[in-house]
Amino acid sequence: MNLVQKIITAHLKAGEMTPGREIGLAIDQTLVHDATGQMALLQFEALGFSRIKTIRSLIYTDHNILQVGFENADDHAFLASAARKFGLYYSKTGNGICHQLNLERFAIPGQTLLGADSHTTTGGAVGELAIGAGGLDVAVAMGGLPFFLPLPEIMKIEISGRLAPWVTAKDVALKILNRLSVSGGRSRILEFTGEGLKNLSVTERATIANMSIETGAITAIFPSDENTRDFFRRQGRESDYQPLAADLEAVYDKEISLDLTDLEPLIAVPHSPDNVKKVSELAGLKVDQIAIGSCTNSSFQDLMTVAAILKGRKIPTHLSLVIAPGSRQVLSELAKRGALADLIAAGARIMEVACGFCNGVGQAPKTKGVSLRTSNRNFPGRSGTKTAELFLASPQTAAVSALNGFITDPRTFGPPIIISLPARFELDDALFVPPVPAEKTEAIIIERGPNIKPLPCFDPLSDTLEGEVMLVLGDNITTDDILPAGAHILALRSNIPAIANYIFSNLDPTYPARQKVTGPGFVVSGRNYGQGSSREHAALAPRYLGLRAVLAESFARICKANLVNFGILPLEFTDPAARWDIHPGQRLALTELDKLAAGSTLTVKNLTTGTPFKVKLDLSERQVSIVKAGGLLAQAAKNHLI
Ligand code: MIC
Ligand code: SF4
Repeated sequence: MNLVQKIITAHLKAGEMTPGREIGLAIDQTLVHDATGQMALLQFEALGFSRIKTIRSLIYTDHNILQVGFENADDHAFLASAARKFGLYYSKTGNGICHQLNLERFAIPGQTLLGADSHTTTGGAVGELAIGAGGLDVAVAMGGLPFFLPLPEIMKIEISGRLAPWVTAKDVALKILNRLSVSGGRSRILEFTGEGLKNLSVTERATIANMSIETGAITAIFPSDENTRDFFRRQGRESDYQPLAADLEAVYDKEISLDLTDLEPLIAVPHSPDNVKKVSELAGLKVDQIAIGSCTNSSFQDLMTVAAILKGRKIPTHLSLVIAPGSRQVLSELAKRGALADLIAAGARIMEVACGFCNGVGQAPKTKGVSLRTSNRNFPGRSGTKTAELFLASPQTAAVSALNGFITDPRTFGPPIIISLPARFELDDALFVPPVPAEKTEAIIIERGPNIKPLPCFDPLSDTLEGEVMLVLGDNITTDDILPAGAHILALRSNIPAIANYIFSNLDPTYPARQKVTGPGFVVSGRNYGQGSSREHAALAPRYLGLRAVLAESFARICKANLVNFGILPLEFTDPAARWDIHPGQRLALTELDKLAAGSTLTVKNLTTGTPFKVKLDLSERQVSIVKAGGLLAQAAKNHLI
């Protein structure tokens, strides 16, 4: 067996190992944060659960940290009290980014982790099967029920060779994206093997696993080996280590190989992470802002390297350089070694230990500004500035470029910088508030400030559905397009009526107002609808406004599951050309929806042109019954679970 098959077999709760068929996995650990946790915890409560049933579940506060008003303070108070009530760990603001902290303190080889965040995949760096999902799926898993997904194909990525000086794990991630594109990983798990892995530390593997989601993959996984043991030893938790690898004769659905020796510094250019070029091709391009951090590249190794590059030098006056360490552990190690002082002396601004700039929470660039970042997504508007141009590259490229104020190939800097890791990282878990024992939770009241609005309820699907085409969109629509990032909108994650006013606002600001009054609505799109984040608000809030079906060529996995969970039909064109005959304002009708079944093909009638066309419902029976009920919460209510 390959490594993924071994972990799936050990966690299989439902279904069989038939490719494409749905399986149910037991989930050992879960994570949510302060952008997704509000809904997940409200849903956990609405599902009637009173105590988590996983080995460990955590709430992190890392996304929604800018106190722009009372809203996110309300959210944090809600999350902290819900953690106490239901038995979760609560990671206080200032502790760090969920994925960096999971890696440092909690990830365990061979365990399953379900996280309400797409970059949960980072845990794959230590042999954890770590998958991102919508908050409702995570709520169900917290209650001890399986997580369902179609049995993935396993793609082997055979690594050989060794990275040349100044070439980094980020360049590996970008090379993979360049080869697979933002949809080449769909329905797949990427499993890394090969003799070259001994040359990649856990930190480097984490960068690669993190960005695997950008290929549309379900996740990525590395074997747990001596490098993993070394990482755990330095984190003071060698007892969590166990060796894990694929069998020698393991079989895979697809195989590709990558020789690390051949790589050179790479950069993703606007506006997609798979739009990859060589850094040398862009050398000389003036940048306004450089932002170093995010769950992709904010480790001790990354930031110590940046500090070593900047030490004793000054950045040019036109440039804004911001640095956001990934965890409190990283920040205090930088401080202890004087690296923080070196960064400050060079002219860098030290940001809060959090996601921050990565999803537009502060540091929005100027109009048409050029921003070079070490994060993982450069979708339009992601930085908070619609017209900004975002480039993604390694911390090394970012730091050397910061010295010049223009994009620079880091190989021009000089001899390579070698960072030695502390024998034992500073271990201080004081900002993790541990769970309250079950017998002490009865008196705990969950705090609900005015920003915490009740969950909306949705009607079951009727037998016929007639409505208007509200938007016709292109390929690779991101969840940032559906629900934009940025501090002001993020503060409304627990308030569906308010956040709904921003749906599709970067693409068509008239959509929310139109959808509210039009009655049932349809959105038409191309390939890979809903790529990117796990935010279920990109399904829940449109459903609240009246969106009833998305007709697309194909869907990103998490988004499709979220649409189902909130009762929106994800319909796939059987003939992609049909999409070009549909225009905004036309009326469509679907009939005989009571007969829907897994794999049904439906005829949609375009009432405006009179032309029928066909779409497919590529769902399991379980999902069909959820959509018919009006979503998972409505189904649970119908079955008297709540
Ligand atoms: C992201 O990187 O886009 C986020 C913000 O972390 C999201 C989570 C969210 O928007 O709720 C993700 O990746 O899932
Ligand atoms: Fe946070 Fe950015 Fe990572 Fe998302 S991608 S978890 S916003 S740091």
